[in-house]
Amino acid sequence: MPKLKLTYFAFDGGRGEPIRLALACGKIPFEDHRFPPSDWPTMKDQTPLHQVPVMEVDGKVITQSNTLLRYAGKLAGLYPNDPLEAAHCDEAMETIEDIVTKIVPTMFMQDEEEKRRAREALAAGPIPLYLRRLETMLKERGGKYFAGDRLSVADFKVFLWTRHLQSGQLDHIPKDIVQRLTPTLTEHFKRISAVPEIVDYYKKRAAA
Ligand SMILES: N[C@@H](CCC(=O)N[C@@H](CS)C(=O)NCC(=O)O)C(=O)O
Repeated sequence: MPKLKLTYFAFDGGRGEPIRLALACGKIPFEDHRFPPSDWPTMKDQTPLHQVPVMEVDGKVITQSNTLLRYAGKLAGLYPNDPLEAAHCDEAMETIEDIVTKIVPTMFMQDEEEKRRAREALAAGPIPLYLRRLETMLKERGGKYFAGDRLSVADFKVFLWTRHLQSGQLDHIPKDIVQRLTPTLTEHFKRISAVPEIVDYYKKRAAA
């Protein structure tokens, strides 16, 4: 097994979290290098694209969160072998990446009014569009998992996004938007939250 070191911000979310979750659930040993946002200005230039997450594999750096998530999924047995199921897994992962890329800029808006307008626009258009597309994907694939009728890293990535939407951390985006619009996705959120390895992981995180 290669020596893995994952570097990402010290919070249990964002683009790094699905990778941590996949490695932890697959019992793949890795160094979980978490750093406080205050360290970022001095670290930024030392990363290849001035972004995180990055993973060192035997000392060599790999970038791009979905690449790292697929890699973690393959190591952990959480990425499909079948080409079509792999495409289903990738589609869900890239769909989350698309919508997250639209939401992230609002997190850095200093002007409250500008943030409110941007978030209300997202809640009126793009977020429902993406939620409904995910709901359709899920239904077409049997209603329980996003790929191959079994747990995969796509489920982790979708679960973490729907958890964020429901968390109340995103002012001006109604917390019940997932529940109101997408019942099958809401069930998916509950199903993945109850996966024993995930329950165990967050118990350990809470105690850390
Ligand atoms: N396409 C990249 C995007 C990475 C990205 O934007 N990372 C954010 C954190 S989630 C970041 O590094 N932000 C700090 C900055 O850009 O200064 C990926 O998927 O890994």
